[in-house]
Amino acid sequence: MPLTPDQLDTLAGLAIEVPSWAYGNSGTRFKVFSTPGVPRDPFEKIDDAAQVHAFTGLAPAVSLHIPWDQVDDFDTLGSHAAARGVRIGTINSNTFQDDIYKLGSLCNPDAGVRRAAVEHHLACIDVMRATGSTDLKIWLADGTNYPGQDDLRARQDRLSEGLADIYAALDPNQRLVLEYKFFEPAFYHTDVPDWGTSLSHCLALGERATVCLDTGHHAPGTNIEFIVMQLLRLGRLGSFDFNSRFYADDDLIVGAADPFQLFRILHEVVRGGGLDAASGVVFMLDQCHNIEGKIPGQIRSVLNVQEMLARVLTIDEAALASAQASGDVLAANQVLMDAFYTDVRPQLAAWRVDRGLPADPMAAFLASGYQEQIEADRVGGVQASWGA
Ligand code: AFD
Ligand code: MN
Repeated sequence: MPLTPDQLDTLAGLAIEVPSWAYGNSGTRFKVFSTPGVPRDPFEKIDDAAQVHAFTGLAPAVSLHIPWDQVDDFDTLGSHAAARGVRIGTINSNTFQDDIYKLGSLCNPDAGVRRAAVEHHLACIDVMRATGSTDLKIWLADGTNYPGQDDLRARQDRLSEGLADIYAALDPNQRLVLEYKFFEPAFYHTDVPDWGTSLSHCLALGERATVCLDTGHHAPGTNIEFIVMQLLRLGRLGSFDFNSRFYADDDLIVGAADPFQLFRILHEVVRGGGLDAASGVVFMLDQCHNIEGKIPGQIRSVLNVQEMLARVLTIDEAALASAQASGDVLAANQVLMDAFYTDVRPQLAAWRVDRGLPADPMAAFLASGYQEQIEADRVGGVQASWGA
């Protein structure tokens, strides 16, 4: 069933935040491969991110990572972004790479280290004020490597205190988004391992504390769409970090590993009102492109989200509700599968042209010469990397 004009209007509202770190070099603990043309500073990262939006119309915001994206003047960086048709989105803190955080940050047994971690987040809030960002995203690598290393409950109490200090510093228009991850880099336990822990801290903090759901942060086989439904039902889904995983937190192109899972997740987003502007749900990518082209990898990612969302919008919801109400198991499943198998690409291509965008954004970018130009221009300097 083709998309209706109303459904296309819904699709037109899709806005995806791309991560600044996706344009830098990244890799695994075995090797970080370099790529010609990689940005050397946040300004060049913004230039590359703006290409994704220019060719797809899907990526108007760029999330920053502090201190990776630290600059002397964030007003200048914000103006640079605006001049390229994008804006600064979420500010991601980083309390996982400074040596003082070896035993944790907000959960560290040392009060001085905990204070330093709070101060880092207060500095991130200053960056938010300078860039107009409204979301402070906190992912903590905090955890322990051995049983007995630390008091699990005391760590939760420390975490609660640190988060409260940070939350109290937020301006009324700002939110705290607390991201969970069931493992890594700590081996024995992680202090924010699951959506329940993140949610419990958010509920204790207040209504402007919400959960970030990174699709790569769950044990294999987890029903992620159930978590999406539940957090939307509770009004506490702040943002997604979309990516794909095969064996760990791989940060691969979203939809590449399991397009059907992305379809099911987006179905719960639509059913739960997550597409409505009032929902406040931010659709971020959190990806690293280790061996694939950086800008093409991001273009592929945002197109995957658009395509799966388009398929979701073709679901015959009336027929689905009727089959569900009557307990017709196979009919209900068939309604969903019919939508999932709907090839929306020809209609999306035509729709892009109607909106002044290239029918095939990937082909258009590859033919644009931009990549060749940055490889020729960006000689010297130090290529950006996630610094592991
Ligand atoms: C790492 C973490 C987490 C976080 C991201 C940006 O696993 O996903 O969102 O870095 O800080 O991927
Ligand atoms: Mn993430």
